[in-house]
Amino acid sequence: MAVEKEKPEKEVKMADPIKASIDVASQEMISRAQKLGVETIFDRAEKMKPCNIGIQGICCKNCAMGPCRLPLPKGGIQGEDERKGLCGATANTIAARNFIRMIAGGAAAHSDHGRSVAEVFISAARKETDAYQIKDTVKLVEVAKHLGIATTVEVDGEELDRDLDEIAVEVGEVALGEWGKAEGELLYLKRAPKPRYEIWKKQGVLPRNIDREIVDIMHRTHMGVDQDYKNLIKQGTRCSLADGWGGSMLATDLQDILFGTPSPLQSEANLGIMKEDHVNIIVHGHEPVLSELIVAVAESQEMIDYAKSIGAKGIQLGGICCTANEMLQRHGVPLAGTFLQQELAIITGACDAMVVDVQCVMQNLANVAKCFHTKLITTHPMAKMEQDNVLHIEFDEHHALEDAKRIVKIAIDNYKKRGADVMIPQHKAAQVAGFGVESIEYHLGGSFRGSYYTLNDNIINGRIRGVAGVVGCNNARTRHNEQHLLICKELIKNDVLVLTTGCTAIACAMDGLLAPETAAAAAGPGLAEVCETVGLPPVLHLGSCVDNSRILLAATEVVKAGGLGNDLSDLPVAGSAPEWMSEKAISIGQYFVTSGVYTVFGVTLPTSGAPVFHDYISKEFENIYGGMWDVEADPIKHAQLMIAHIDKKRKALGIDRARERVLMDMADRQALQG
Ligand code: NFS
Repeated sequence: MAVEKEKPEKEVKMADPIKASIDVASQEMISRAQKLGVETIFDRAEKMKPCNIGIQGICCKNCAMGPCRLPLPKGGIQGEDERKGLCGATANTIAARNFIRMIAGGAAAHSDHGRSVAEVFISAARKETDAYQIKDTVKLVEVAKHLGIATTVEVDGEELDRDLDEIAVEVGEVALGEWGKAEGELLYLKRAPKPRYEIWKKQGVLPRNIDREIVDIMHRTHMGVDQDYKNLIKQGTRCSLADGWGGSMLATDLQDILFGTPSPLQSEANLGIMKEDHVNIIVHGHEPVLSELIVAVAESQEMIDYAKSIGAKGIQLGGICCTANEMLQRHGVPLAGTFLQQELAIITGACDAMVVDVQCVMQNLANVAKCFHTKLITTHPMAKMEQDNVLHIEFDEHHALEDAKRIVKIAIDNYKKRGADVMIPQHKAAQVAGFGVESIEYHLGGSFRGSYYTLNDNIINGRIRGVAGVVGCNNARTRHNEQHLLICKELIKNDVLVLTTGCTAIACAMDGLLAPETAAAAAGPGLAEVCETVGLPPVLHLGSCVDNSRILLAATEVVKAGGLGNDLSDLPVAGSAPEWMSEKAISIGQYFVTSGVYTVFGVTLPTSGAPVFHDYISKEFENIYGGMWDVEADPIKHAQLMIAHIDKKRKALGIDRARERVLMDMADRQALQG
């Protein structure tokens, strides 16, 4: 009889908490998860490495003859690149197809979010629901003008203001039309500086409607259609513009009108915002339509009293991902954490309910929730989970208030079921968030003389070297939050004002970079001086990822204020996504770049296996759009690339010499305050 050899026990790879995250609260929770035997994304990242071919963008799986994998030959390409798929598709075609499919995915996610908001907006405007009302009528009138809707009416030769309810209905209808109108081009494109619009027109990339550009990509990248990488990425541009200057911008505007335009407020960030003696409810995802009501219900006396009646001291809300940013910027709801902290919030043992909607929600949440008492509640018809411990309460604007009440009540009832083993990491930081085009203007000049001139002046005189938009995700292939923070710190140290959104904004909040005191402690002398004078932090939180549209519009205001060129590509600005991972980030990168912004991605780009295509978007694009892609994983080099571009633009504008004066005298200070 054969003796069975004993197999050596397989070593289970686990993450090293210190190497996995720069954040102490997260380190503590990763260790706790490992002790409790609960697996997290950090451990999975150790167990599974990414596919080396896929990561380079050179695996085609668009038909069943493949997947065709086209690795770079050892020693690089010598002479002609002979790599081909079965149909003959080259590496450049494959990488371009994959790249623009990512853009389609990202634009679809942002824009469909915008569509959901537009639908709720119309219901509210038509008064079909009493859960929502129009909050910001000033912005309503402003947006109406951009959509070509009359805001006044002539009565007996007199020009009178039009009824706001009427305007609201029309805004909703015209906005919704942007997704599928049969003719014309997107209305918001004309909000860009004129020279930028003309570049898009000349290149033939003006989006027709939002949905069409996404469908176009899916058709064009089907087997055997578009085979020219330049033509493929041209459609990628058109689709990304339909996101940035279309779906995302409409999402931001309609949310501001419906829920209120954000203005700076104080709050806190990190898992330490959860409270042991409170009912903790975490909202997670992206669309704020239901979470808005959860906040209202959780703050109602009725629910607070109910929570007290079962022995809790109150209700603590917290947010993860961009729903968090939405609730923060309008209501001051503290941030519980970034994308990579969603499992960790449950591992505290103190999360009584996690309410998720769409995007960036990990499938493993249900497995983690199973190990604790947490009620995991899905709310979107598009995003369900199969596990039986997950509750689905589907959002509908017509009974949204009842849904919100039901959810909050479930969380309160669940508080009693908490196990004894609760561990909330005692780490959090203070922050000021809620900036936007309007509030930056106000901060810079006060309510009566708000304008971007002050910002432009300080860029021209060199106190502010330039402006950077640092945005995007966490990626489990890099140390959590480290790249975000090192890049932002390097930028502000060099007098670059940072505008941030998404998970970068959350990372900055957790580290205290969004506190005004940070200016004196970490910013260069010029930037610190300006920030301290006007009371701004050196890193400004502009909201969620759809709110990158705020960055586009803020940059447009800078162009309009004068003295820094005529187009977005003339400005001393740069973009960055240090720890990106989602398709949405690729769409954002593409519309930043084609709006004229030099944009650097961290981690890696799925173009490295197709050098000709990569060179086209990282070099040739500068000649076409004035902006181009770059990739740099080292955070300091990454920031220095951005600074070098900013300096290049300063030189072209003839304002490079102003920075030679670093020290400020009394006259300078007075000029700054005047
Ligand atoms: Ni943006 Fe916001 Fe975060 Fe990345 Fe996900 S939450 S939409 S995609 S992970 S920044």
